Amino acid sequence: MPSIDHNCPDPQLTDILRRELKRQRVKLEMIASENFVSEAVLRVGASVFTNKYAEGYPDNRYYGGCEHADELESLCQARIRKIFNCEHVNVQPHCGSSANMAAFFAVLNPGDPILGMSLAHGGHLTHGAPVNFSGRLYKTEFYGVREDNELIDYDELLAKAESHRPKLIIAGGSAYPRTIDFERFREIADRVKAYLMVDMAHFAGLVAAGLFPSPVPVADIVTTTTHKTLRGPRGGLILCRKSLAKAIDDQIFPGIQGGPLMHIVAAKAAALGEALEPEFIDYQRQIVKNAQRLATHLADSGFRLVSGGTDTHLILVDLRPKNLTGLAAERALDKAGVTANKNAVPFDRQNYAVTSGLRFGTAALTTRGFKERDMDQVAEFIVEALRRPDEDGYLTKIRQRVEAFTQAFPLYPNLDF
Ligand code: DSN
Repeated sequence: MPSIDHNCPDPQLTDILRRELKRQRVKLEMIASENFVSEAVLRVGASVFTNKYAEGYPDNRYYGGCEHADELESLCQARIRKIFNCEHVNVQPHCGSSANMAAFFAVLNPGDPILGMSLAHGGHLTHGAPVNFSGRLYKTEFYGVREDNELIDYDELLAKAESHRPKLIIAGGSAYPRTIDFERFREIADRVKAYLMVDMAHFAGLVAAGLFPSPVPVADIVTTTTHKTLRGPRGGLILCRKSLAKAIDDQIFPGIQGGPLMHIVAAKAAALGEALEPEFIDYQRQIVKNAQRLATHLADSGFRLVSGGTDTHLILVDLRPKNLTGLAAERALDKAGVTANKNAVPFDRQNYAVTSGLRFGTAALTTRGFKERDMDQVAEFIVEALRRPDEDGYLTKIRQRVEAFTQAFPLYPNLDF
């Protein structure tokens, strides 16, 4: 592939871009919601489609000159329908939050009751958190995990559904490391005559590869981002049955968005093209193997993992037995060249800005070519750093070793500034 020349005549900007590229290359990227797109996706995402307004949908636009935009959007839709076997998809959400907002607006009125997973137990802001539009517009109730095994408490879910009578139940989250029983969610939703929405943002790549149960056959609406395990550009998607297609489309445009970001739709199409290749399944398998190896190594080194391990790309470490906060651990790891984020653990007593947990994901490192033995080394870096989190000199030495280690996994070798 020819080199991608991102040179721009603005030295101030070029300098920022160059430093960000270096940061991504020399640190271990372990934020569970991040990944590295391919050079092809990067290139397509920076294409001339950034210039085009295309409000509306294929063959029904509010602007002229949309013939190629129409073809592009239809191609993107077709690829998603093929991968996820869904009846309808809207590829225009700018992000996961707008996907969720449009989904809510399609089936709810302000003041309606909803039931989502508690943010404190691994849910997401848009699933009803009071600080979010979802918590402000709707009457919210939450389910969580059991204290003994830290798995979703389906009995509590049923009890809350029966008492709260939600119009919409939301499954999925951003810090739950285990498989979800979507059939069980469906049964409960049917019992109280609620819509079921699944936010599969974190595990969409695993669903695409058949490594996580697909919510598509049982949910009324499935939303996702495209930039996590799915390894596409930053953006969102909404999948639904044909019967909800018009309501969903109307809520994305003109409901909450204006012109779609057609360059991002192009990049989504490129990423979904990659997801249709057989290698994508191998990639997703490796993500899970890497997460499980990391989990085993951390557990063997004395760390307590929420739910005891993982079925996915994601691990949640409970730092309470180590008398360490998530904030302190995140800072120490950053100094040691490991990028991860502090995260609440179930039944956490610390506030959200501090927390008692750390969340790790393996999608990005797996994209760089990391295998299980490499995860052993990554785990060692983490264990060493968290052993002496207050010693800057010691952490700097680890960072130097991390930088040397990352040299064996070139990232965007053709990208130049
Ligand atoms: N903020 C994302 C995450 O980190 O999980 C979810 O939107």
